[in-house]
Amino acid sequence: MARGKPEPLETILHYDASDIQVLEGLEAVRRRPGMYIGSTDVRGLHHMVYEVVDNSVDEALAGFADRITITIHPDHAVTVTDDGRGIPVDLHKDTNKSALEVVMTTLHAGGKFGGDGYKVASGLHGVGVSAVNALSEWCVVDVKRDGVLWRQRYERGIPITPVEQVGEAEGTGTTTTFMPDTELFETLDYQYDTLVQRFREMAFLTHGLTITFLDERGEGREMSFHFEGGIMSFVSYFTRDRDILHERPFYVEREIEDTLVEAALQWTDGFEETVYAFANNINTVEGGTHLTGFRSAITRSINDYARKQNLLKENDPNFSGDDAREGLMGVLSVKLTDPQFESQTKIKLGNAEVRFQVEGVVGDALSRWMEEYPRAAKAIIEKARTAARARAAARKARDLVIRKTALETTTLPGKLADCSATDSNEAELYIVEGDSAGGSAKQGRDRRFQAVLPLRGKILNVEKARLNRILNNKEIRALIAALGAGIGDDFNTDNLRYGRTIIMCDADVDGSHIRTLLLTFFFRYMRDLIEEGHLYLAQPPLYRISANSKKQWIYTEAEKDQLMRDLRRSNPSLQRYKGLGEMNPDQLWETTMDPEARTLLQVTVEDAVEADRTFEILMGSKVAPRKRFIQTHAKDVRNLDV
Ligand code: 0RA
Repeated sequence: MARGKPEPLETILHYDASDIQVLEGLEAVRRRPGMYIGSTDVRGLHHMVYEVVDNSVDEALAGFADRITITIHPDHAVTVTDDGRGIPVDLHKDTNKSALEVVMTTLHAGGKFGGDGYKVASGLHGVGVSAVNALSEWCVVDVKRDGVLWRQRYERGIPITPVEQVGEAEGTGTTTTFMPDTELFETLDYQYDTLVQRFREMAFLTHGLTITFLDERGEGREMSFHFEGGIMSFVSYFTRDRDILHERPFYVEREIEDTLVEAALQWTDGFEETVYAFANNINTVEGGTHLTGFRSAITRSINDYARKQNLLKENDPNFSGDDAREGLMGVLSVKLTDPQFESQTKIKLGNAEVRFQVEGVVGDALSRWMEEYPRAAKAIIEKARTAARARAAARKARDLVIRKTALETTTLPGKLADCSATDSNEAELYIVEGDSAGGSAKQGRDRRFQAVLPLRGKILNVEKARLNRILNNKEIRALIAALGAGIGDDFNTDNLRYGRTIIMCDADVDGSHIRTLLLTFFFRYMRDLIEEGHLYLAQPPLYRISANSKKQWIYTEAEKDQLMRDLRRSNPSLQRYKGLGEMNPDQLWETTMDPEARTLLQVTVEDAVEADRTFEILMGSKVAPRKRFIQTHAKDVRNLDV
């Protein structure tokens, strides 16, 4: 909306104080989109979709809708349809406006019209659909209620039609179509896979709900989710390629003092604990009170049962929480009326009462479940016992490393060519595959701020090994020492010696294998390095093309094909670079290390669920799923570990 320009009379019929408020509200959203949807890049774009879908999911949670369909149209407009009660259209007393118009144009109007039936508000961001409306070039809402089809249209959040009857309707429901404003968004390229994952998660979290996703762009794609078993299906989906200790997941659902607690658990023979905790369908990545209650319930039930069955002897210490949860895959979902999140972005639940509610519900049910399934209970306890032994051994090995490091204090690994910068923010560490490439990198680098650590051969396959074995591996120890920030629970990015850690591998199969190994290691044992954005992949060139006495570096297959076509008449010569070692130090600098010229890919853990699965499939001990994965993804194998 252009400021200072009066709106034509037709668009705003009764211009009064509430309209001024509305216009000011819309303007605030459009001036600072980031404050409402996080950003205007692809994440913010997805956020727009989630915000609208969340409203329909709320209607499903309240028990009034069981189908939601999301469509991305070829022109990049998005439609979200549900079969709920339909947003009310009746006139609002104070403003004399339709409730629909108020919901669509007033910030934070979301839950006001609900009354009792509309308890759970998942909109974490709570910005409501009015922010989506304000950030859309246009938006249309259709409501089916009482046999009538109602419609209102908006442009950049401003109503341009009244709420009017446009036809008759069967059934009830709400359909919202919006076109994100290209004046504000950097991109309209929704990522199919990201949306699919979120919709799958939403369907898991609301059992009985069917979510259909239609992507009408290009050749068109469609995906539909319906999980009768809710989060129990989520757990089975997650463990489907793993060796499990008991056939059926443990499951409980109970309402206690207005809080709905739902949990599903399954132990595998792996070493990781993977627990996803949700509060009102929001993935609380930083946990919170619900997760605390959940964890203590598990530790307590397992120790109680082991004592009662004499599986822990009088002199044995209790299992620690980590031992009790080794190999556990679990999903915890709580729904509560008044969720308190500790911060806007880092999502953590703060309601104190929830801790005891979850601990009670999960603890009681799990104890009863173990009585009922003693074989499962015994397998879990044996697993905890092995974990406790391994952890004791790991502690010894780690103490040894720490003591050694303490003794040697300043001794960095001999193979490390350090840089002279002392400010870690400026400093970079290149991890280079192989000694010969390492040599080129050492000569080619800018030694003021670039350090080089060559790694020989394939480092340990970390997925198969426990921490104690990993710590005994020479290459890994050099890496830990060079970074200087510890490992595992002790890892602390405050102590990092380099602001950037850059993995530089050959552009071939071995290189990609080593890259995956390194990423697995970082993902498992230095996850904050990834989450805080310190880890990068170098992009060495694949080819060099010479034509007309000019030479050019080429980094992708597509680029090569294009250039070879363009240069057809000039008799170009093409040289393939398979290994970093084939480049001399100057070339390595010019193509891959010079900050002015290089491309670095930042490694992100966009979705820990999927990343974890990929690592597991690639590196885990089960061979069959790994084969299947590699076969179906063989074409994009270069990208799979990013
Ligand atoms: C409040 C009250 C009622 C419906 C809704 C909200 C509602 C909102 C959305 C947003 C997307 N889909 C929706 N479906 C329903 C109905 C109150 C009543 O009928 O008594």
